[in-house]
Amino acid sequence: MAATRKHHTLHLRDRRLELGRRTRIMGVLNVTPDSFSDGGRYLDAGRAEERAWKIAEEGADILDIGAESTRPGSAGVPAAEEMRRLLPVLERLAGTYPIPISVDTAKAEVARAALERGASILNDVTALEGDPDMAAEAARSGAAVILMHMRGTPATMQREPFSPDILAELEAWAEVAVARARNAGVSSDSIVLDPGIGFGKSVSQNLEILRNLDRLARTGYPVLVGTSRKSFIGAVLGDPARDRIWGTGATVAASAIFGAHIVRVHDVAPMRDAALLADAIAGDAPGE
Ligand code: HH2
Repeated sequence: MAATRKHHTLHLRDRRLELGRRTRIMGVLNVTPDSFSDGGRYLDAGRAEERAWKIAEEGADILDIGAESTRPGSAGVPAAEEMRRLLPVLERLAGTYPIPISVDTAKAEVARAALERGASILNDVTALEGDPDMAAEAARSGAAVILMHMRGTPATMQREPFSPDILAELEAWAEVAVARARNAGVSSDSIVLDPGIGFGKSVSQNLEILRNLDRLARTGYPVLVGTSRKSFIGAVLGDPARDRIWGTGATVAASAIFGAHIVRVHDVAPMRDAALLADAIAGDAPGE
């Protein structure tokens, strides 16, 4: 059942991004040695810059750069190391890169340095809870913020017990997360919610979240979904080592039809096609 997506104008500093007509594609670039799917490939700033341009050429609407892996079991890195990986890439892109840049960080210090170098979206997997200064940083800068749901921390999140009612938990969480952002002065036009696929959820809960995205969308905020290459896809396919690109395509199409405004993916060109077809089937007019 296709959800009728609400239209939003997302405010990101000096830019605006229309959401709800065409599913927006966020292309992932991890400048880490250990990300679960592209770790080690783009640690060199030149290689990362090349990849960033390819992501834009393939039709992404947003670039998301991460310099700290959040894969299950990971312990995190200090801010100095995150900035050492991230800032040279941002400096290479500054001024010429054509699409908005999001930074996947939970640290205010890293966020501030990234904003000074042109980033306009803060993608915080702790929903502004990980660092007490993060919310103020977001409010001060006027950047858009992605508030993601996670149970526990990356080090502990895949340990049971999982939530007895993940949909109810997400609804209650969204209210608290939005209030935290709003109380710090973040504009309601700059907030995106993300159910955090794979962050402390069972395989069946990830699927349940996808088919009930409208429950999160009913909070009135745009919804971002990140399923790309995640392990629940391997679990459904019955083969953890299998290439997950086609499985990701199915999740992207389903996310678009069930109401996601933005999908976060590693494989931009094929996922853009999948999303465009899903939008056409759902009856959303193509275009901006
Ligand atoms: N997933 C990952 C990282 N950041 N941010 C949002 N908003 N939503 C997500 O689902 C999400 C995210 C994990 O994927 P990846 O970046 O490929 O891996 P790693 O964390 O190992 O770098």
